Amino acid sequence: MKTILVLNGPNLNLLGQREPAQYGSTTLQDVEAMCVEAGKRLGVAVKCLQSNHEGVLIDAIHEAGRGVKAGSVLGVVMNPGAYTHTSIALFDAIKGAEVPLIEIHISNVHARESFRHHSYISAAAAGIVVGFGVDGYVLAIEGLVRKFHKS
Ligand code: CA2
Repeated sequence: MKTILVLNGPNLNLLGQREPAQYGSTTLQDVEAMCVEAGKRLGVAVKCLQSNHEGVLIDAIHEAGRGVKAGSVLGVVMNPGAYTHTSIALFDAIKGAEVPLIEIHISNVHARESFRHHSYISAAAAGIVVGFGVDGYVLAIEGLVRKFHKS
């Protein structure tokens, strides 16, 4: 069974505890449980990781890329948090690892401040899910499976 890595970036550990108007009241733990359930339904294993550190996220993308080459990993679903708007290093990591990656944002970043309108990640992503709340994680997993899983 192939594995999907669900990666969450900085501050997403606060999900459900702050700013419920923007991000809802579901906790990260709940989101990760939803992702594991979606994986069971779709016949893939789901591994989850959250980090507030860019280098940890980069290392996880590199490892996922090695897994894709070895045939054990299908790809990555990632909410890069605010690194979306700043991180050329994450763009380079995704490109370099050649890993299929779906970018997900809980909020509709295009309806928010202009500094959230540009993503460094999107040009390296295989697909983007934006503005569906935490359901977006499940949609992104489904999208990754539909696009890349050969059964
Ligand atoms: O909408 C999204 O998913 C974002 O990726 C969330 C990021 C933000 O910087 C992006 O522009 C859009 C922020 C993640 C911080 O998450 C929090 C959750 C609850 C309370 C405080 C922060």
